[in-house]
Amino acid sequence: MNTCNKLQAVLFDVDGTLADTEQDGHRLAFNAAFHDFGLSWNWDIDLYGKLLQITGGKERIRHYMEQYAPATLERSDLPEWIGSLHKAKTKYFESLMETGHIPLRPGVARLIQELHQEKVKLAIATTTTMENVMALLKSTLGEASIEWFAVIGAGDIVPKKKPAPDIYHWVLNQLKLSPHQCIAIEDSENGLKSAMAANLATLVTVSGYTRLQNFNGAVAVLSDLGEPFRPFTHISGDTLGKQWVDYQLLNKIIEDALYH
Ligand code: XBP
Ligand code: MG
Repeated sequence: MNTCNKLQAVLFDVDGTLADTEQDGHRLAFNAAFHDFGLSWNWDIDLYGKLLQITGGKERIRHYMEQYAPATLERSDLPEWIGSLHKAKTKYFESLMETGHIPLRPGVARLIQELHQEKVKLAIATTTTMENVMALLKSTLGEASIEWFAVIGAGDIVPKKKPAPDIYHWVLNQLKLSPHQCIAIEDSENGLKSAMAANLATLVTVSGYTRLQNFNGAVAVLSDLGEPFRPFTHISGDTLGKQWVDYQLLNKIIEDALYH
């Protein structure tokens, strides 16, 4: 085996992977914006789980209107109206992040710090809006951490959101790296499909809304990244007997994806 091929970059998804932001972050922000716009819509926990099949907040709002409130579609300024409703939602999400009530998931801060020290490039490939990524990083790792990420691919930077591979292609292109030198970390079936379609070895840490989804093709499926004092629960895949995800494990995954 040629051991010169080292891990060059880790591409992180955001919502559900870095932090459990959907139920008590995005969902609440959507509902607050609906209230401001005089709408009686309320996305409860179960309904929001179904709506998460549609990635992207603006796309999710339009889908909801089509399925649950078709009469509201009849307006000539529909894209602009959805855009301003979504802007209001983003403001609420940023304020929620500023309160710091949504922490990073287990092992995320530790792994990001370790990869940064090992000089592995860090990147983000997400469907969510750029402002949301900034707000989450600032409130958890601190403002300086934004500089640790070589590339942040977010929201409408690509026309087709996950499960399309476009956001991963865009990030790889910016990094000037081949997918075989990188690993993606995702929490959802849509995210896994997107990363796999870009030929990336993908590790899945399941989240509240995604634990029952299909993760066929992932290199491993885990409860979370784990910590030395709080191991992950192994769901599937080879993790070399490790109990938390670290640089060494990710590096080995890359070697195996290349040579097996
Ligand atoms: C998750 C999403 C996003 C968020 C809402 O993306 O699908 O749409 O739910 O964010 P990922 P916006 O897991 O790729 O981070 O309202 O800003 O779209
Ligand atoms: Mg996700």
